[in-house]
Amino acid sequence: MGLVWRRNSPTPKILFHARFPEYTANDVADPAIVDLAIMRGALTTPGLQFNSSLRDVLHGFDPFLGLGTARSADDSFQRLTYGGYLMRQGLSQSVPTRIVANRTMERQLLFDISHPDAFKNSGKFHTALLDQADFAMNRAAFAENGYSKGMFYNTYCNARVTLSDGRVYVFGGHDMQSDNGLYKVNIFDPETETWVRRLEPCTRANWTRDPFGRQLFAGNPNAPFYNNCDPRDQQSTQPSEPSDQKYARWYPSAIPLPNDMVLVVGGFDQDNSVPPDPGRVAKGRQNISQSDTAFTATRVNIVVPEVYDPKTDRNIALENARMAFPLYPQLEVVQTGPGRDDWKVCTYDGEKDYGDERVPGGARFGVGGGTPPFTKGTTYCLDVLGAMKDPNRNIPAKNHWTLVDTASEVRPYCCPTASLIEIDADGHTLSHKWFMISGQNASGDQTGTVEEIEFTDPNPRWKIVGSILQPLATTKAVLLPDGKVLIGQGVNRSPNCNVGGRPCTFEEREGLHFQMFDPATGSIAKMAKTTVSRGLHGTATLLPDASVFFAGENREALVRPDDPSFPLMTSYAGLLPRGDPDQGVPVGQLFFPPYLFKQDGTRAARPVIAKAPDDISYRGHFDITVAGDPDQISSVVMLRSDHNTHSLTTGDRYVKLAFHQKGAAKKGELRVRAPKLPAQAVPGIYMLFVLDRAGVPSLSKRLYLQPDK
Ligand SMILES: [Cu+2]
Repeated sequence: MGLVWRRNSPTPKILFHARFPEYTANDVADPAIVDLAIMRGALTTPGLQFNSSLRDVLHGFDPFLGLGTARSADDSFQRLTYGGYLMRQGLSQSVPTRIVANRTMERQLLFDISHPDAFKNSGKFHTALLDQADFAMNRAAFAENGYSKGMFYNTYCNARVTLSDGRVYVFGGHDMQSDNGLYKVNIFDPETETWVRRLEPCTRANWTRDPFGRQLFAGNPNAPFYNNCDPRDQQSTQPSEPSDQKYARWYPSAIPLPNDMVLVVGGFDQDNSVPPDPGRVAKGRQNISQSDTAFTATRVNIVVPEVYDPKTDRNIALENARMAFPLYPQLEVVQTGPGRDDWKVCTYDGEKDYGDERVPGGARFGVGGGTPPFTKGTTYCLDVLGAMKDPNRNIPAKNHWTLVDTASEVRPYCCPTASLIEIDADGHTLSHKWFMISGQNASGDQTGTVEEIEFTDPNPRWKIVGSILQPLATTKAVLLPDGKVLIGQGVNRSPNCNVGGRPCTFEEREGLHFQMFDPATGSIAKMAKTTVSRGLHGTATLLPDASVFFAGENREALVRPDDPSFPLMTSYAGLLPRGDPDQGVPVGQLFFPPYLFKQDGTRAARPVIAKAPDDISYRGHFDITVAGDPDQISSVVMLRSDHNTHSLTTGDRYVKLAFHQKGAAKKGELRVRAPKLPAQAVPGIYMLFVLDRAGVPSLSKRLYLQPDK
């Protein structure tokens, strides 16, 4: 999820993408089967979870295969729209939900956080206890934003950035809900709250016209797919168009650039001319051992970066700057000299001396959290403009990358970052710190290690500055207006999880305690705890009122293992009883950081920005007015909050600005030095905060930093 801003709105909304953004739950999971599952108690009774292969053998149902009641063919959704490939990772099972009203809703949503119902709740703290009435309480704050708004693709596990035009650019995702890459660049326009029209795949168009293939199968019970629409023909699921990327990508990373373009790197792709594993007949049951082995074996690592230009809606492939990355590599824009164009994009865990360019080999490339053998904790930086201007841009090479340093730990597909920059009264960068929060040791075990690199050093070096309180995978990190980093959620269910030589406690494994990391000192403080576990697909974002919103995770993973409703569940990892995954419902939580409170627990009085400009430009200054005593203001910051997915945040930045009181009259006027260079703060929308001497932040004011002309 991430914030989206309309041009004339002071507050953002949140755009969520769930798995199958272009379908409803009832398209994906046969409602008759889900209801049958409820009748049989599978969705309501402990021990009958359908989140396992047992669902087919033991209970005789599978939400993805019909019983001929609502569908004309057993596996029509899988076969007609997604090529018959295995519905990947088991996570698709988080789609059919016991919340009935949710089943007809599109799985991509726009959440209006200013709506009066947005955060209404009945005070329940266990997801298993939430019911239809709880769901209804917030329903009016959510608008469906999938197929009905022009989204035709499965953009789940995408790379996403917001540019200065306020539009949201989404790169890659899933093709056919397999691990196959997506070529598409999808664009969300916040003004119309619709998606820029791309070509509609025939698979999706046919599903609209003839859901479940009822007409198709009435005419021909053995039809393998809609007429002239074989999903395994690339043009059926991804009809080519000029805005496509040159390479299809699944789990790429993207970052907004100082020149208002986007760099996209990494991601994997597979060859969908290779069919699903045999073992499934047209109207039979899914072979539960099916794993599409041959298809998976075609997996390649996309090594060519692409630069997307929003003015032309085209991509520029940098064949001359190849680099292999694990899934979702971390990225950071770094100023490297005094000039406007002196910047690079620094990366993590990339490797250019890895051998062949496109090598098939499945797990070798770190699928599903595995560590590719080339991953070493390297930070290579790419001279993007140099590579773009290179006359040999189309000739395969591994140029334009500089190795800056190698950190102590590797961080493939795992770890959040934090980016903080401070600018002095002359517009120079005083410090630019980039943090890697948590990591993996040589044995592949999760750690809590925090490493920092200071890019203003003449020779920037990674150094270990601390450790979070317990080793957590996919924990979330959110930059706060006081320059601290809130760390929350993430899980560690490894048998090796330990803290200081003792096994992790339940709460440590489930990442229930939030933590506050102070980049200035390296210290970590334990915060309040939550009741909801969130792993890989959980997400978090700072809100304009300086609170933090946590949401997401696979629905079936949202019931914590010790859920009081279900004490007798089968164990996971042999360690703890497990909650019933069928009870999970999508749920968000708000965290109110300590800076919002006084010592006695009552709310702190907040400084107030009475007046601030809507737009600012690079260089020069801007004036703001605060209410009350201006001597109380200790800092002025701009915060950029973009997409957060799989714990990865690219493009988020804390920008601390120099200021002084204007005139001697103490009228509350502050003169603030604007960023000088676009690599200090990329153009676009920020939240402007002032903080008082106690560290209490104001409500934010939306601030637009104009692109550098
Ligand atoms: Cu994912």
